[in-house]
Order: sequence, then structure tokens, then C-alpha cells
Amino acid sequence: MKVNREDMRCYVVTTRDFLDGRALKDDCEEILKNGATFLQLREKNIDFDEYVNLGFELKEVAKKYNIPFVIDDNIEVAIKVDADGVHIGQSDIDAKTARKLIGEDKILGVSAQNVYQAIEAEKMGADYLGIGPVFPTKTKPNEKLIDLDEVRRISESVNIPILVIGGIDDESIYKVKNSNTDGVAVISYIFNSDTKGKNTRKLREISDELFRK
Ligand code: TZP
Ligand code: MG
Repeated sequence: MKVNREDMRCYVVTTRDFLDGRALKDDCEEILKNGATFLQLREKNIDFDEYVNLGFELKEVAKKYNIPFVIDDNIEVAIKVDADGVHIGQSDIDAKTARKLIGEDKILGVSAQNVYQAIEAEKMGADYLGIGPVFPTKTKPNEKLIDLDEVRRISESVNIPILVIGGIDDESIYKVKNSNTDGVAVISYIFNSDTKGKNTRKLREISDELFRK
């Protein structure tokens, strides 16, 4: 299962920070049912077995809604779970090695912060790029923000789909309209909310309207 531009429209990244006793898979079910186009399991401070268990649970949910499902950072977990792929950052394993480990058929997502990194990632086998943070966010504080002009330059420098991430909600999303992105990724706008399904639907609707066809 490889990706297309439409898969980037409403890309959801997990967090267990706001679960309040609920199961992550149940929140994900509500989110996918309401129009998320991609799911990334991203958990820090988690041991291998727990990451694998969550991976199996979310893989099931993603399969039910026919949504691509990748795991952040950890290739061993992605392989063990037989997820659709893996998402890596610039400080993780390099894209070329990641591609070799997961094989040609799996999805490889790479975070890039500038044109150079974007071109390199595409050359090394990335299927899509995540660019961010584009706006201030409590989820990843103290990070240098990526200028939307740089996002546009990245989109013009590569052929693979791109998305932007960081501080995206139903208002800030309008500001990225002209950056030529294929979509947005979110954590807190959806997970830190009592109306996860409604927020997902809203973001998906705006995204469908705004981004390149
Ligand atoms: N990478 C760049 S910003 C970010 C990640 C994982 C966090 C985005 O979280 P939020 O809550 O949607 O701003
Ligand atoms: Mg990472």
C-alpha cells in the first residue's frame, strides 16, 4: 500500500496524553470513522512490547477503514506489527537504511525541515514528507518554525506528496492554503478535544476544499 496526495488530507498522529482512561484504539476508531485519511502511531517513553501491542490494535482499526497506518521512529516495531510503514525524523535512522530494512512495498514517511532535506529524502526512497512545525505548538515546543515560503519551495522541489504539521486547527489550516501542501497532520486539535469525531470531520472538510487536487 503506497500513498497518494489525497491520503495526506487529514493525517492523524496519536498521543496517549489525553486519553483519560479510554483506550487509544477506541479514540482512533472514532477519528477514522469520521474521515481521517492516515494514521500514525507515535508514542514516546513506551517500551517495545507496549508499542507492539498498541501497533497491533491500531493496525486492526486502520484496516477496518482502509486507512494507511505507519509507526513513528521504530522500524523494529513496524516490522513486528507488519504495519503499512514507518515514519522517521532527521535524527532517526537515515531514509536509505530505513527503506532497505522495511522493503520496497512499505510506506516510508520522512520529516524534513528544508529543501535540501526534502530532496535527499525523496532520493533515498521517501514516499511522502512531513514538514513542521509550521506554527507554535505545545506538543513540540522550542522547535524552530518552518516558514510557509519554505514549504512552498519544498513542494516545488519534490514530486512526492507533502503535508504540514504543528499547531494545525480549524483556523490555522486556512493560513497554509497557498503553501502548495497536500494536507495537514494533527495531534492536539483532535486528541485534546471532547469532540474528536466532529473535529476530524471538520478538518477533513476544510482540507478537501483547500488542498491541491
Ligand atoms: N512534528 C512537528 S510538530 C509536531 C510533530 C510531531 C507536533 C504536532 O502536534 P500538534 O498538537 O498538532 O501541534
Ligand atoms: Mg522521530
